[in-house]
Amino acid sequence: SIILTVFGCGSQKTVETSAKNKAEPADSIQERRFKLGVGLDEKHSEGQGAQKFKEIVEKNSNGKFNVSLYYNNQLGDDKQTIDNLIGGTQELGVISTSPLASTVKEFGIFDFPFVFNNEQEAYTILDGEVGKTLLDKLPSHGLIGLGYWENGFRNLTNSKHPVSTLEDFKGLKIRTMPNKVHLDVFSALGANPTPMAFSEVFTALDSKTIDGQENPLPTIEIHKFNEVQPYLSMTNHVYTPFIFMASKKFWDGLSDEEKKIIQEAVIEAGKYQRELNIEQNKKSLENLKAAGMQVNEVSDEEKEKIKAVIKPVIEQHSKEIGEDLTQKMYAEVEKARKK
Ligand code: KDG
Repeated sequence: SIILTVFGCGSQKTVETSAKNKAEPADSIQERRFKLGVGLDEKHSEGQGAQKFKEIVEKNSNGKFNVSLYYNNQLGDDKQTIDNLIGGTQELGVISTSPLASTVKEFGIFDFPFVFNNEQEAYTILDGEVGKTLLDKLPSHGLIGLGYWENGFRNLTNSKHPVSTLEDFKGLKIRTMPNKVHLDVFSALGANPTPMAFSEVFTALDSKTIDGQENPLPTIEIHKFNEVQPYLSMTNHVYTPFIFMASKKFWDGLSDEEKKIIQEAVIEAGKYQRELNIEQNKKSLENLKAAGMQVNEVSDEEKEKIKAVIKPVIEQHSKEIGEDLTQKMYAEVEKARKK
């Protein structure tokens, strides 16, 4: 507000004019430029969600914020993004939660296969207490977790043969994300897993250094893995969340009003991104079939065999991560199913 001193009629009085945003100090939203990096393409729901975030943030800051978007791991792969955020050289980033489990082991619970039956169940857990408990573990590592977006249910592709039984996994060289649970699961299935950054996957598939990889359908389509992978098996073996994070170094320098604008935009753009991802997932299946990929389902009977083989792996990881947390996740899933 502006204080005016008014002189007149021999008396002097102070009048307060009503300026806009009376409650806020004028400098509570500063001019800022910051970078948001995502791993996937601009066409993918992740890239589209990032654009939506930029629009919302720039509008709600009255043009004071300027967000530069970087797609396709231009600022670095998921692991590099974590380091960039911790170091403060990158302000914002969206990555899969899986590589984050090397920094905060509890994120490994989202790498357990066959936990969620559908996206809605995943949202209940991610946006509920379990998801929040995990976000709260990030600040002590120099990271701020602002919310979960959707990568989605992962399916297996390869260049050797259709994978429809447990036996079919044997000996396949599969790229996994750098994550202990994924590595142990694929080893237990008899495959030969190799951790690799996403940006190297296409070339490794093309040169046959690896036989296969696993990712949600929109990624398989948009990143053209179908051009080098004839077989797609609808394993739907795990749901991977994306996590939207900020550098704590950056975050701590923001006013409450600025934090609020960014936080709310992550949630709003996240709703859009999740819906779009579900749509892209449906369309991608049709498109991949039309493009000539040979697609097969995996029967419930075979899935039960797969689950039995990986059960000890999951039990071991539950112990390492903390059984209280894993039990809580399973209990919340059960509750969500009963609703
Ligand atoms: O931004 C996310 C991507 O970098 C990556 O996480 C995609 O699922 C992915 C993978 O297989 O690496």
